[in-house]
Amino acid sequence: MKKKLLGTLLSAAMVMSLLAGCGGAAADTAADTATAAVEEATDTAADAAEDAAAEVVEDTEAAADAVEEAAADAGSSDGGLISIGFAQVGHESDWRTASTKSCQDVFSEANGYDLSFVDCDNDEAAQKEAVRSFIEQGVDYIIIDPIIATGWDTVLTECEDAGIPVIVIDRTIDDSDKYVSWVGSNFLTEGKAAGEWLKAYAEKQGISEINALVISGSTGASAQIGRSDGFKEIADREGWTILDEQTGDFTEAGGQEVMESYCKSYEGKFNVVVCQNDNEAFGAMTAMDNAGVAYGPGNDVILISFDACTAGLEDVKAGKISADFECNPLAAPFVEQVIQQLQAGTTPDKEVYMEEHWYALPDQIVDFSIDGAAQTMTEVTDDVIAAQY
Ligand code: GZL
Repeated sequence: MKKKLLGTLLSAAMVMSLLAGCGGAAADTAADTATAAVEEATDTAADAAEDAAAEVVEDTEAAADAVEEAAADAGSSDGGLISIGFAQVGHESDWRTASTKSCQDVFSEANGYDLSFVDCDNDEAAQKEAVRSFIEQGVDYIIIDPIIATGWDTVLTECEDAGIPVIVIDRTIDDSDKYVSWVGSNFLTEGKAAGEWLKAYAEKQGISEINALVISGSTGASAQIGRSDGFKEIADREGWTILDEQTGDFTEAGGQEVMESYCKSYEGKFNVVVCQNDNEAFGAMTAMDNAGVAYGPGNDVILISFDACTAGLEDVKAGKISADFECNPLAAPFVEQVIQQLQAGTTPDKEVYMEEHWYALPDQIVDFSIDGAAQTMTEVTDDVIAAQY
């Protein structure tokens, strides 16, 4: 094609240079003919160049598609990195901080991941919005720590329709099973552990009557539901009185506010306070200090807490919290195992339970069982605190 075009252009140029030296009508006609030939040749050249350029663009787009396809085959959307969208509950507690750090440490670029993290600030609507934004982004995987246990089937169906696997961590989703795996803790067991420990400890201390106040977690969170139900099951069985249960929303401010109200409403009537996480316990301690209520081993009130974060164990060691029931926040390594199984085309377990411990000082360590299973308590020492999250 190019050679023919070049030949036409050269012939036209030769004719025109010959005619330049001749005069007359015949010469004019020939010149016109030559000019037309040059114009046609130029148009043909332009068309050829356009076709060639279009061909190059087409080839480039095809090459880009091939790269993207290869990357998709490698389970990533950005040349090797596995993209993950993580919709986190919020930043309400020390536990949450540890959970977030665990995910950010594991799902780092250095480890081969592109993590899109959204702190949903305890806002259920914002959390659904974050999940939909991950669908829009076309991430490879979505991780959700659900603020509350219900209202999930619609958005999980959207994830399923988009072909994006969902992994749930920590709290559970109770109204849909459209997720690949859940990695977390058994909150009912945690609640029962606190109840069974209190039964054994009260017996050891010769305490015959239990009048408890509960500061619960965020209402509707599976952690709150499980801990409340588990403790209540033992309380009902043992004939204890739960004087009141109000939510502290898993925050220190919430714990202090509720405890201030309790100190007024139930002054001198309670001997047990159950806080459903350490941050609520920190707030409750401030309120009891301000109200002149003595708590901790050897004092009027037994203070029970959950999470067993570093600061919580420090309060156990200081003789303030009598027993702390751990909820392990370090789920990310187990979530990564699930993702790697999916990458390898194998099927991960639907439920993956985390290991947890029950903490106290030696004088508060007692033997107890949960549903017939003997439990081992862990003494809080400086080394145990140093190793905690
Ligand atoms: C429990 C987790 C709870 C913690 C709180 O698994 O969801 O939420 O107990 C946190 O500290 O706020």
